[in-house]
Amino acid sequence: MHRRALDSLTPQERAELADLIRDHVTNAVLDEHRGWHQMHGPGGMSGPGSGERFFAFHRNFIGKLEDSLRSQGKNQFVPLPTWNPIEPIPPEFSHPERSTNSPGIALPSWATIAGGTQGSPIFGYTALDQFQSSDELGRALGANFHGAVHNTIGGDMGTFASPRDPIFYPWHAFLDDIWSRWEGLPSPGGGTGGASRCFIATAAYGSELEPPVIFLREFRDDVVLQSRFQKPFGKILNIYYSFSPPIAEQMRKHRLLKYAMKYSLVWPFVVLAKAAALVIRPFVKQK
Ligand SMILES: [Cu+2]
Repeated sequence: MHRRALDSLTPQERAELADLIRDHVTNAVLDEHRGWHQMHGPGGMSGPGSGERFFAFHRNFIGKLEDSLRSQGKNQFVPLPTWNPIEPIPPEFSHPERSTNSPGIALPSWATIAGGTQGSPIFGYTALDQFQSSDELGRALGANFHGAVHNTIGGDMGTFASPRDPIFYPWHAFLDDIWSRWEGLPSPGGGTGGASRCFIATAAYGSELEPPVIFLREFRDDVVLQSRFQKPFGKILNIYYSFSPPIAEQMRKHRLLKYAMKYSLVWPFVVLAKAAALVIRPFVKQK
């Protein structure tokens, strides 16, 4: 899904969209957003509200606005356009009590397909295709960029009531668009949408947001790839990435294969990994 930029709309269109957003944001909508963040935290570079779950919640949250726009026949605003924080906030999206309408924060080059010389926080990647999972990308964007924009604008944007400010939605559409671009990149095993690259586990559980899939991803990123077993394990992972996408594809088509793989392979592997995590932890480098 490719989103267009807010500044490709006419001022009249922007004014209409800003009003539609203001109408959409009821107390129930604010409560949903606040409640999620109170339970999961502000996002940032680690923790339950960061990374992939941060992306997924906000994509769904924007999706509800888009559903509402569609139901009002306002399809011209779907997918929701993006606002790039290097641009001043368009006057049609005005909101009282901001510290500034021009945060002037540039998208870091590591979050672009072209890349650049800047290294991302946490991982040191220099271009979008180097991120190995949605989770890594979300955590790197959450380490600074996401919060800096919220806090520099200030006012409601600096709080969990941020959707009260109509620029919230185009701003999160901009972050979502970075995720979409990453999802569209080819993965090493072929095909696109290497969202988690735990292909077989994702196919077995039906979603990359299922707890066992999240556990495996964290086990890979936070335990094994931080340990002295990093090199041999990296080689094994590359072999796995090369043969697993076609298997995952078949698992999505054939239910029996899906259940056979789930209980003969994935589930025992999760149990084994949980045990291994306890053994390997002492070998993990302290950061
Ligand atoms: Cu949020």
